[in-house]
Parts: sequence; C-alpha cells; structure tokens
Amino acid sequence: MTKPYEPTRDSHVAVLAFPFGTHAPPLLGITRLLASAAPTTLFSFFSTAQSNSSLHSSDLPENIRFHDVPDGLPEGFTGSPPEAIELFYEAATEKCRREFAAAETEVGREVKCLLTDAFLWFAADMAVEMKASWVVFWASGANSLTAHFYTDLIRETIGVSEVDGRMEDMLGFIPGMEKIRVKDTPEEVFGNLDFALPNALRQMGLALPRANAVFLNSFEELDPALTRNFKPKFKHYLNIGPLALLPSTTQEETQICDPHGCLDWIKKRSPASVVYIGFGTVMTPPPGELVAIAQGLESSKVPFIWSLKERNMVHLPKGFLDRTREQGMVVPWAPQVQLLKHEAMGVFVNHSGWNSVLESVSAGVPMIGRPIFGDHGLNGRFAEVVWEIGMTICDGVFTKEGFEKCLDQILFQDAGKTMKSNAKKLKEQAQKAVSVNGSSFENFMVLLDEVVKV
Ligand SMILES: *[C@@H]1O[C@H](CO)[C@@H](O)[C@H](O)[C@H]1NC(C)=O
Ligand SMILES: *[C@@H]1O[C@H](CO)[C@@H](O)[C@H](O)[C@H]1NC(C)=O
Ligand SMILES: CC(=O)N[C@H]1CO[C@H](CO)[C@@H](O)[C@@H]1O
Repeated sequence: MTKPYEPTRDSHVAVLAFPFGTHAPPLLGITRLLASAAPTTLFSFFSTAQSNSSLHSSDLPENIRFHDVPDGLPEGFTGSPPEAIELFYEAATEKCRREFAAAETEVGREVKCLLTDAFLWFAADMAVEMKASWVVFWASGANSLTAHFYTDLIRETIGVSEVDGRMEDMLGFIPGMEKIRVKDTPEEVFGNLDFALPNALRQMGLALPRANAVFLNSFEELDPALTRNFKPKFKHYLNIGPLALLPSTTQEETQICDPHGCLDWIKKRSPASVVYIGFGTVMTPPPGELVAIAQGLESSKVPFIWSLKERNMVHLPKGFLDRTREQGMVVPWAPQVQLLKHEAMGVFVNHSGWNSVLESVSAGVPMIGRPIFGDHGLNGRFAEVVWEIGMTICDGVFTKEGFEKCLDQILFQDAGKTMKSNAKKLKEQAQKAVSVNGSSFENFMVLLDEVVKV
C-alpha cells in the first residue's frame, strides 16, 4: 500500500485533526501512510498543542510538519470536556484559516487539499475560499456515519418531542439500519442543536456530499448495505481499513511492550478460553460496575486478563486479587493487539468504541460491549444483531448476573461458537480487503490520488 506515487507537481496538503477523544491518532496514522506514498507532497498536520504533544511522532516521514492551532480556551480553563469542545469550535472556524495561511507562507506552497476530520464540517466552506479540495476522514464506522447523515430524517420520522416513548422503534426507513432501534443511536442525533456537537454532526451530514472524498477506517465487506447506500451519495466513499492490518503499520511493532508478562501467561491457556477486559485511561465504568465485573469473573472461574489503571484497583472487592491469583491477572497495561491475536483469546470486553471493535474484528475475537456514549451503542448493537459477533451487556451496565450470562453464552454455548465463526469470517474478509487488489487497497489508491493531485 506504500507504492511510491509521483504527482505531476509538488503539492501541499493541510490536515486538520479534531483534537478531542481518540480522533487525532488514526488521522496521523493515515497521514503517515499518505506521506510515505507521496514523498514529494508536503503534509502540514494541524491540531491543538495539547493534542499534538500526545501523539507518537517517532519515525515520521520527513514530509509531515506539525503545527498548533489555538484551542480557544481561556487561561486556566477548568471547565468540562463539552465546554472545551464548544470553545474550540468557536475559535477554530476563524483561527484555523489564519494558521493555514501562515503555513503556506512558511513553506511557499499553497494548500491544494484540505484533509479534515469530519467533525470539522466548516472546512467545506474554507476549502472553497482557499480553492482547495476537501477530503474528509470519518473516525468511526459506517453505521454511525449513517445515523448522523440522516439526522434530519430520523428526527422528523420519530419526532424529537416523542423520542422518549419511541426508544424501541426501528430505523427501517434507512437502508442497512433495519435492525437498529432509536435507543441505539448516538445521543447527538436527538440532541439540542444549540449545542456544539449535535449541531456540528448534523451540519457535517449536510456538508459531506460536497466533499471530494469521504473516507473511513473500515472495509466495505463489513457493511455491504451501508456501503451500497453511501456510494452514490458522495463523490467518493472510501473504506480504507482496517489500518491495523496493513503491513506498513504492523512492521513498526518492532518491540512489544509486555512488562507484566501477559503473553507468557496466555500461552499456557487453552484455545478460545480467556476473557480480556480492556479498560483504558479515559473511559472506565463507575466503581459499582467494576465490582460486578470482579464478582462475575470470580464466580465464572474463567481465565482472565484485566487491564485496569492502578488508581481504579482500589474499587476491587476485598481479597479479589488474592483469591484470583491462579485464575487471572489484573494489570495496569497489557499488549492488547498481541493478546487479541492469540489463539487462547476467547472474548474481548470493551465499551465498543470504533477502534476497539475494529481490533476485535481484525483478530476474529467475539466481544461483550458496555456502551458509554456516542457511537458505542450502535457499534454494540451491530456486533450483536447485524454481524452477530458479540453481545451487549444487559441493560447497558455490568451486573454480576448479566456478565456471567454473557461469559457463559460466548465461551461455552453454541451461540458463542457461531459468533466466533462469524468473527473469523470477518477477519478473513478484512485481511483480503487490505491485500493487493482488495477493496481497501483500491480505495486507498483513489484517496491518494484525490489528496495529492494538483
Ligand atoms: C476498550 O479498548 C480500548 C483500546 O482499544 C481502550 O482504550 C478502552 O478504554 C477500552 N474500553 C473499555 C470500556 O474497556
Ligand atoms: C492486481 O491487479 C492487477 C491489474 O488487474 C493485476 O495485473 C495483478 O496481477 C493483480 N495482483 C494480484 C496480486 O492479484
Ligand atoms: C507530534 C508532534 O510533533 N507534536 C508536537 C505538537 O506540538 C507541540 C507543541 O508545539 C509539540 O510539543 C509536539 O512535539
């Protein structure tokens, strides 16, 4: 996928990241791929200083340059994340333009392509003013893109004031969403449009047909109905993933960091037997649910690896760590990708964020979802009823009984075998998609062409 590309004339691409959540790292990953494939094109990567400083910037191609954009926050800001997002949007529309101009002057090349996160819908107008093309990255799956693309239709059909009584209604009026309930949709779809994020996501849906290309880290075969529906709606609709399966990204895993010996431990377990619970830094369910997980693990007696930040370990039941010393391990850090790929891996417990879902699919491992916000509910529902590779925890929160039930179904019952085999099939399709002449491979070439052409 990194075949050298020779543009007719050197070009300059401005990449603008959405500096919150987990949006910027995958966008930098894609920029890295594009920049290696087009070594004479310059990529100026813009994000806030804080977001920039959290990115791994080692071994970047020389034709990527970093720039900070203002975060719009007043000195000593202590507000909530939604407030920070609000202020960023207010500042970004005007200030990003100025930063782009400064970068153009600095390198003496005009920006010919504006490559932005889809959340930054205002870039559609900016691109027109700058006489640049607009290429858009959607940092999640086709399912949530569909929900936002059809925001107005969903709001009108269901009725914003009636939504509370219609949570179980199906979105059958949208192709590919027949099995999706109103309650699975991201909260922004029915959100108050006076707030920054619901407004931005609705505006995005309206603006996307103007983009020269819309691309995402997924593969067409995962969502054939959604793909068919989107293709005629956008100039280019390009699934280019799963990026994690690309040789160029996996080669970089030179050294695997495994300070707690998880890989040694999992080697000794039988195939498809281990439950892996991956709680990262940002999103952890409330303490009561951590207790429920611990109790469920203990009573189920299944081997487990639980990645849990040290500060959350105080919430574990008294004596849990001692009693389960033989059964499993609780570690502050685990080599997730390698663990998921291991044949002893039985099930991945996660919040169903897009990157995690794709990791699970790429490894062919069934999942248990505990949605927290945004696209999680939709991803979890797709995993359960569309792809049939997992379960969402009952009532959306961990209880001892609910967790035991999920573990039993997936690890010991026929339903679990079916999920495992479906997950394996998706993994094979994903591998094929990113291989030479696969759908994602071809789509990447189209994306490259859109981004570097002058
Ligand atoms: C799910 O896994 C991701 C890493 O892929 C991690 O960052 C996140 O915190 C996990 N979430 C939960 C709730 O397990
Ligand atoms: C990919 O497609 C090209 C053009 O159709 C063909 O020449 C080539 O042999 C194919 N390569 C593989 C590995 O399938
Ligand atoms: C990846 C990278 O180069 N990040 C930079 C983003 O900007 C901050 C502040 O200017 C730098 O400290 C980072 O190194």
